[in-house]
Amino acid sequence: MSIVATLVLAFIFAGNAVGRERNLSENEGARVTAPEPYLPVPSARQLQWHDLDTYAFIHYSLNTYTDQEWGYGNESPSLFNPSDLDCRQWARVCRQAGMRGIIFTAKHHCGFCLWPSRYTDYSVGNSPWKQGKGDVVRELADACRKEGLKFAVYLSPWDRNHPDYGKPEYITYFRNQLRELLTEYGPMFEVWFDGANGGNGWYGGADETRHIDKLTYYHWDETFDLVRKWQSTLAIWGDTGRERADIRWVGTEKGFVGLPNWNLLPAYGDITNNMRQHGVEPGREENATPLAWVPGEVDVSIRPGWFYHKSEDDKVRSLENLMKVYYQSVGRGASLILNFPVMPNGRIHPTDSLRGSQFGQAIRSVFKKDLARKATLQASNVRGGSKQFAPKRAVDGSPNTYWATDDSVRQASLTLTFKHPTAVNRFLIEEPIALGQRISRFSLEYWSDGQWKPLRDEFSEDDDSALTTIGHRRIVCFPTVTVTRLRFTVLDSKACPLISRISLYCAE
Ligand code: FUL
Repeated sequence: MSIVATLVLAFIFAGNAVGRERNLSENEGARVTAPEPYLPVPSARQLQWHDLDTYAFIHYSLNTYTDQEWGYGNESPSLFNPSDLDCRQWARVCRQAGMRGIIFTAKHHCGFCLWPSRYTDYSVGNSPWKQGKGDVVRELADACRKEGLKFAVYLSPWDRNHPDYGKPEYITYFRNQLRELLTEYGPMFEVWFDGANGGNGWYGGADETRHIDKLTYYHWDETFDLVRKWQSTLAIWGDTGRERADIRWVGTEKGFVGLPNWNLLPAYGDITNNMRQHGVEPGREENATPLAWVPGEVDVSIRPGWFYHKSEDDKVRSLENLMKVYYQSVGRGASLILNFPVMPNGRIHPTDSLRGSQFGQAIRSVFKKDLARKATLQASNVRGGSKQFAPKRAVDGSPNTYWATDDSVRQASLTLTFKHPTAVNRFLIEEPIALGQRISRFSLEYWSDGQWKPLRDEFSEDDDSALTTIGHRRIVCFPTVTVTRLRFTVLDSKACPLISRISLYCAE
């Protein structure tokens, strides 16, 4: 049995066990079965990845010393000589910013390796830093462990330094590097294969333009098999849109994913390009067949550039902007990678560090007190009338229990009633995605002056797309209202709707 099947069965069984042990079924004698998974469902490693929500990028390379974003591949390793490199500081900054892990640019497009790879001279091994005995990947992997963060690497497939780039020999080189990173630096949660591929570069002195076909040149299927062999639990990021990448790009690097945001994409072909050609953003397509589970990841930098530029010291994102990014990424069912660049001295700038910790603090304070726990819940339909699937399962604090309706239901509502008028402005909702993504449209209303009044998401471009998909998590932000009753209604769903969590908060 596959890991996915085991996981789904365990999930269904957990639901059934609750009902049996406590003998909670109101439907005397009738056995209420758990809903069937709605395919496709996430793999075990994708489920693990979904739970990370927010993690950091660290961009650091020779670009840091040349004030560039994309090195050409001819920059000298002698430029790399930080006076005060402190990976522990990076890890601390990221932890305080609420990040659960760090993805490090072990090799960016210029080809310079931040670890002393055995397969090239173009690395820290040939730099003056620590007389060529240093290893930034190692120091950061250790620092992450000490700060309780997960670790991952970005290994650019495009290499503007390597003489063989564009030839089959380069693929062997690339895989050798990948093996070093994935087998010698401990467990990783993700590997990032950037989508920028081919163009002009140094290429060992050839100094020319080289084009590759990004779908065929890298033989990704074989590389992915190797990744699985070396580390079976990490999630592969790839924007080639290949069937077997675990996570996808969301089509922009501006800090948001569009709505609706489906985790379901066509299983084959160059998804990103196909969708662009048809004017559809990845994640907005919902009806292609066959489908694969490929969730979106929002990557964005705390400054305009990915690498450090002194000229951007006064352009660090404001706290308000970071919160908006959070609501438009994590709050739309994607994950968020927030990039922190490293300065030439080897540290993260104090402004970025301060903004990061304000961001972490703000998130912790908004989501501290779940007001939905105080509400009583009523649903228009409960699966088999069973307490096992009662609406209160959405507010019991357990991710493994859920409110479910009967199989034939596609529209249903759930009302939260408060004993005392309660001020709220954030509505958080989750589907138990181990059983698939189902809901495609919903509404949110509160009771006032004898009628239901709609709540609108203040971070959505338009009302039509605002209250559509839910998936791993949807957070709806609205101006503060004091409510005694609040109603969530599923207007359309691909299968019977399931809700594992409903939370309400009041952000200051
Ligand atoms: C992009 C790269 O080209 C940028 O330099 C950066 O690394 C970003 C995260 O991905 O595609």
